[in-house]
Amino acid sequence: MQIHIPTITAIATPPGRGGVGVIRLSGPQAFSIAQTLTGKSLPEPRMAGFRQFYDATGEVMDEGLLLCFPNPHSFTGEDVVELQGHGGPVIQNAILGRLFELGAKAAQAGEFSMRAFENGKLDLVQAEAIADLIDATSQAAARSAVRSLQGAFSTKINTVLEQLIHLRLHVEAAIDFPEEEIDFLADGKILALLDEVKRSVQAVQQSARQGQLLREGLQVVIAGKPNAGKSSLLNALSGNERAIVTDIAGTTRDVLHEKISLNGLPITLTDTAGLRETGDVVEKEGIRRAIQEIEQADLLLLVYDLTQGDDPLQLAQGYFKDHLEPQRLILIGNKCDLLDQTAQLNEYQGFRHLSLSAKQDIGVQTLIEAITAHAGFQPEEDTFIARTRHLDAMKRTQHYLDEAREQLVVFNAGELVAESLRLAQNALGEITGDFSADDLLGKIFGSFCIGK
Ligand SMILES: Nc1nc2c(ncn2[C@@H]2O[C@H](COP(=O)(O)OP(=O)(O)OP(=O)(O)O)[C@@H](O)[C@H]2O)c(=O)[nH]1
Ligand SMILES: [Mg+2]
Repeated sequence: MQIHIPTITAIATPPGRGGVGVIRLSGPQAFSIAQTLTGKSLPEPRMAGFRQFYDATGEVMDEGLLLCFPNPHSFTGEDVVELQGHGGPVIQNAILGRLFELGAKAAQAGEFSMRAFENGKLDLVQAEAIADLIDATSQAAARSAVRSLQGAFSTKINTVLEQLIHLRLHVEAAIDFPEEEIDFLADGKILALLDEVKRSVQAVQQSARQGQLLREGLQVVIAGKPNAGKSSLLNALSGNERAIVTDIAGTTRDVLHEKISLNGLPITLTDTAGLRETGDVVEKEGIRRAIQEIEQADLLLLVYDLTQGDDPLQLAQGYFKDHLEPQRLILIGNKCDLLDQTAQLNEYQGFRHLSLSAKQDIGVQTLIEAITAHAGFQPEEDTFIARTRHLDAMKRTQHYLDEAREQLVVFNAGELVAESLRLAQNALGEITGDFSADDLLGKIFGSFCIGK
């Protein structure tokens, strides 16, 4: 018995009004539904045909172009029809309603991409790259998403997977011929192969980290006492007067986010309410929110006023307590112009310290460089887009490879080496979807928009 696969449909163009609106149909009934909708035979594959779209009573709802893509040469790998009518919500929903009457089902978020994945048209990395390309907010991010879509990232992963499979074959052979096992495991060949795989994973990890930064950016939070110049610093870094600056302590009360790009690195810059004891209810809430932001930051900029004689580390200790890590914090002594100082980047008790003037734009460029250096951001020509999920899978791969190495070197335990390598391969295979649990797939495709 054949399993019934529903034919799905959705509006593929963004909501709203436009000259053209595209509705997509995919599945075994796509062609027959399109034929009934237009009352006419379908155009040749991949050729546009002009058609009227009729409702159930035979009245024309809209007219436009119709394209057919017979399986397997379509986006989803199934029979696909594209209806290019007019782009208005009322007319598009009317056509969609008619398609439902004719037996199509509403597509879930990401369902077209999911089918493309299931039919082997795309791997997971490529499906995610489509979402990233659509959501790209910079040229660099769009370019690297296209690179992932074209398979640059998948090829790297597949090359490592092949190395890993080759290694597993050697280990399995050693186990299958127990009389030779000891020699086989000990002759150094397997260890050399293992170390080679580790190096390859590391190299991909490094490029993927750049791709992830490009996609997800860095969360930078500015915090400090009232009037220290936090909002002035946000304005100086973003190059516009986004935040209100006054000499009244307690000017900023809400959390303010500004998306900027520093040397190509996307950054969400957050300005917060000055931290102090206060009876003011509004300010208190602002401070509570500020602390929330501080806890989630990738990088904290603690701003203090150089003329006030505060010890920045003491301030930081008071504010961040459990979150005081040198690698997450830069101490910023602001208003160096008032002391007639120039900008200076140095170290203060193991923490990076920079004196600058936000108002006079002294040392702001040094800060920008410190931030991009902090992120380790050095995009190369062949950077591809990557996600936290990918880095996570590579981290687990490395963990299992380390485990395998220990079992080999310390215990000479063939079976255990084999098991760790199997787990390493599964972890790495999750990236392209070679090996994926259903709930992972649901989570990935569910985050896509409808019609994709
Ligand atoms: N001379 C000098 N004044 C500065 C500098 N940076 C900020 N100021 C002044 O300090 C005052 C406070 O600046 P803001 O940027 O509003 O300070 P804030 O930390 O955001 O203050 P709150 O929002 O109240 O917490 C304003 O009068 C600014 O003009 C600087 O580098 N040099
Ligand atoms: Mg402010």
